[in-house]
Amino acid sequence: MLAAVTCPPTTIILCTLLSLQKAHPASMATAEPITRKCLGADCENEAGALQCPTCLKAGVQDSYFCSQDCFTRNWTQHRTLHKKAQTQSGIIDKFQPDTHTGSYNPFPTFSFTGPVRPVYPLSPRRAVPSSIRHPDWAATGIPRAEQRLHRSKIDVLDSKGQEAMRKVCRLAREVLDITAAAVQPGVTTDYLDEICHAACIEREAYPSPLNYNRFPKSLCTSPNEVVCHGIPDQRALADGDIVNLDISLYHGGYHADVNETYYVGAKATANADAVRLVETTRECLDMAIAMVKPGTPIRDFGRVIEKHAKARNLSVVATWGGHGINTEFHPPPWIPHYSKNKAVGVCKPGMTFTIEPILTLGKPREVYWPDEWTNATVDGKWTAQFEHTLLVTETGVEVLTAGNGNSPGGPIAMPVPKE
Ligand SMILES: *[C@@H]1O[C@H](CO)[C@@H](O)[C@H](O)[C@H]1NC(C)=O
Ligand SMILES: *[C@@H]1O[C@H](CO)[C@@H](O)[C@H](O)[C@H]1NC(C)=O
Ligand SMILES: *[C@@H]1O[C@H](CO)[C@@H](O)[C@H](O)[C@H]1NC(C)=O
Ligand SMILES: CC(=O)N[C@H]1CO[C@H](CO)[C@@H](O)[C@@H]1O
Repeated sequence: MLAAVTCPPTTIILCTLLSLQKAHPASMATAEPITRKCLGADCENEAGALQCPTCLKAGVQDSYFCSQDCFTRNWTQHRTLHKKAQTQSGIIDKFQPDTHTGSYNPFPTFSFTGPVRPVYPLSPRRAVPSSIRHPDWAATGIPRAEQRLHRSKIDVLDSKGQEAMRKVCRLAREVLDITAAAVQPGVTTDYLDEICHAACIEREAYPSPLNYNRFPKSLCTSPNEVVCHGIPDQRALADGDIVNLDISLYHGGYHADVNETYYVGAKATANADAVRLVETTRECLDMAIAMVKPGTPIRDFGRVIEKHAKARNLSVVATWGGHGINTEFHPPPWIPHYSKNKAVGVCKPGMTFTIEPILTLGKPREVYWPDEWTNATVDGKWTAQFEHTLLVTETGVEVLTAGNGNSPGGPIAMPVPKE
């Protein structure tokens, strides 16, 4: 129903790009109708509005092609230009808005730790109809009720509360799956935000991140070295990226929280480091979930997660942990993902909380961007995260945000080494 543009497989890159430009008339309006020659060798045609996404990412603004066919046929020869452009200009690092697209890096003097850059302007704030119940921060930007919470009391939900959690978590899974289905090279994270927002509204749910401590968007998108809380912007996903989508919904007075890391394109699934990182993180979450039952101390999850991460030469980010979730977004308990932690509390039937390990290929430390949200790894190495909302039952656990057989993503095998 909310399917993105349907393109035959070979036309995906240019087609999504074209559709994205169409979807943002504001930025199109600034582009004057210039006639450009197609970059295809031996091609005499005039080019339309289709640009090579790899060039765009590298800050090269003049790579127009007349058609997908011409682009594909000239790919081998054209790609040699990418190396040249990258060594000349590095990445998009221009303060001056680009004359064709109007996009710019808002923090030109900041020392980014890896190649990912913010690509502004952000799209205008998306509206939520007043008929949908809003959390308190929707108007003020400040989660007042959450700040007033007693920090150690862990709620136990009655059957009515559990039913409400089941419902909002099912909706969150639907929204995650719809948004994740749109992940592909050439798609901007802002476009994913648009899809997520519309899917929330359609389900009469408020997208919890929107205006939470003034977060400007309905979804967090965290690619590559971005640890978490990335703001959806005009950066197009590239073949070879990994990206975490973090979806939270407020519906019927309860919150759901789920996030998952996805591979973007075939280059990502062929990258052994990326696959080791993403699949180990997925396994860490699964191993911790398997321990959830009445009586399990909350401090035990971290030991199992860190042991598995270390066995794969990965480190665990200690700054964030899982948290309770119910009528509030982030109530107690706090759930660390590292070993030898001193978290208090024991699982009891009716508790709802998240487990959400973050692993990295390098140092488990972050720096944050001047946008006051985006945390990136200190060494620019990649990072991945998986999160589920869980209900402790009488005998074990119910994964309230579980995927189904049709959910995008899911585990893949390690790529076979070439040599
Ligand atoms: C580039 O595309 C044009 C038009 O489709 C084709 O005639 C030409 O042979 C291609 N050149 C190369 C180097 O592939
Ligand atoms: C996943 O969700 C949790 C809980 O809201 C959050 O703390 C974490 O930062 C999210 N991960 C990413 C990558 O945004
Ligand atoms: C573990 O990862 C570190 C950091 O990426 C690397 O320097 C080291 O060689 C790796 N060790 C093994 C045994 O693979
Ligand atoms: C450790 C660290 O840098 N954490 C930061 C992540 O980003 C948020 C929002 O900018 C900061 O408040 C944290 O300090």
